[in-house]
Amino acid sequence: MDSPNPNLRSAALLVFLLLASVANAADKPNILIVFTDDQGYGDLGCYGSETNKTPRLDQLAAEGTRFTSFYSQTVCGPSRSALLTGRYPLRSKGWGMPASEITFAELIRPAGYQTACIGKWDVSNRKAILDRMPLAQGFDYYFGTLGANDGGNVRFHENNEPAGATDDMGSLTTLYTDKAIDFLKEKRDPEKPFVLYLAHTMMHTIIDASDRFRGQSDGGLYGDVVEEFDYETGRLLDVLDELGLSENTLVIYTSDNGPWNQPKYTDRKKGHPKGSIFWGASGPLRNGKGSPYEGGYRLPCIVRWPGKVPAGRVSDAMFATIDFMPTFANLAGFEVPTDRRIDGIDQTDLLLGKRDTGREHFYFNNAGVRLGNLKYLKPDAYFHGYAIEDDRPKIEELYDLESDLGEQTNLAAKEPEKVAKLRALMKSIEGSDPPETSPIQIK
Ligand SMILES: [Ca+2]
Repeated sequence: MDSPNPNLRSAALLVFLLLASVANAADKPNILIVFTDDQGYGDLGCYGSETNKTPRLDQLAAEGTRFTSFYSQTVCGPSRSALLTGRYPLRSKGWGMPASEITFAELIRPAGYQTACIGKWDVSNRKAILDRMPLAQGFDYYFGTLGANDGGNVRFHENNEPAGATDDMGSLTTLYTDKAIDFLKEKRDPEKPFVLYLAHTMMHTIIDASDRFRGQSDGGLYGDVVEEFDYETGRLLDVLDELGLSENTLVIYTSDNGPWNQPKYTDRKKGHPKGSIFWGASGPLRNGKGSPYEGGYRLPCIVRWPGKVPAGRVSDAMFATIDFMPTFANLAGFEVPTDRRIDGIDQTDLLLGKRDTGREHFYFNNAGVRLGNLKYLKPDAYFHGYAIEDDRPKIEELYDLESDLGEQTNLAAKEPEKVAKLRALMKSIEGSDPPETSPIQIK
């Protein structure tokens, strides 16, 4: 028998490889990250708010898993660099994130994904520095604002080009949602799985809602903004349904940092109509944005993936934005960088309900560490200005978060051995980059 024509054999191999890659791509989930700004732990109905009505996020929680020990970071830029790189801000550098940092978008694209970022970027020092903007950091498409909206005005970029400006803060939640829907309907490559990272500007002050929502909630203007965000998130989820994408999309909803709820800040801030309640709620947690107490870092997080992530589950396992990159690596089939220290861990089994436990520890930037239920803060723990508690003595603090979620009873004087153990763990995490693949394990 004659051997097959080599050209035919190569063509057959090519077809086989193409089919294999299509089948493989079909197994990989789409990933939608909805990231709000300055929204607190206690701002949603499903996290205990009695003023804000959030039926769509409550429904998302019923359809997925709601995490109650989830950590972002305590301020905007550091939170974004941590999420994008899987590395604590002391390594990924927050607002000043260098071009040399490797984002999950850069890694997931060669694994076959199309990647889009819409909204607040905030890791290029709020400037148009091309090699630190989304297109150079792994995203195929970008629309949004490079910085915050503290002045009540934002300027947009589409990809690398300026794309207008607005001082209508009440239009932003709808605008970004429209852009996300436009990506799904018009720009998405149906042959590829996608990552859509949607980082809203709301509820970052200066807040506002559109005419349709302003004055409608029981929570003042802040409540109006939360309820508009809930509605718009629901509109986006409806489009996933409409396009037949919901079943194979991992939806992640969380916030970048705690609420700006400190009187030192709220009494001073201008630019809001009188008589409104502007500020988010930390619920049972101490302090808010900028603080290393739980109110600064611990945020709502809901994850939905129908038939994969258990529905209606509430998990108190420790989980954090830095874990997204290693988890995406597992789900999408790429390797995390080995030339630098990655602080996140693969949480796939936690998400899929195959394991109940999460992280062993979490580091609070230049402030302290949590190990199990114990949390340590050093005497000179860093607080951003508005979050400083003037009567806080400069001593070590130790809290048992299981019995004292509000961090009221300092156990440090009673538990010197535990303090020493957590202090050593903190220092090991703060070690130089890259000294080792993970912090030392302290039992
Ligand atoms: Ca923020």
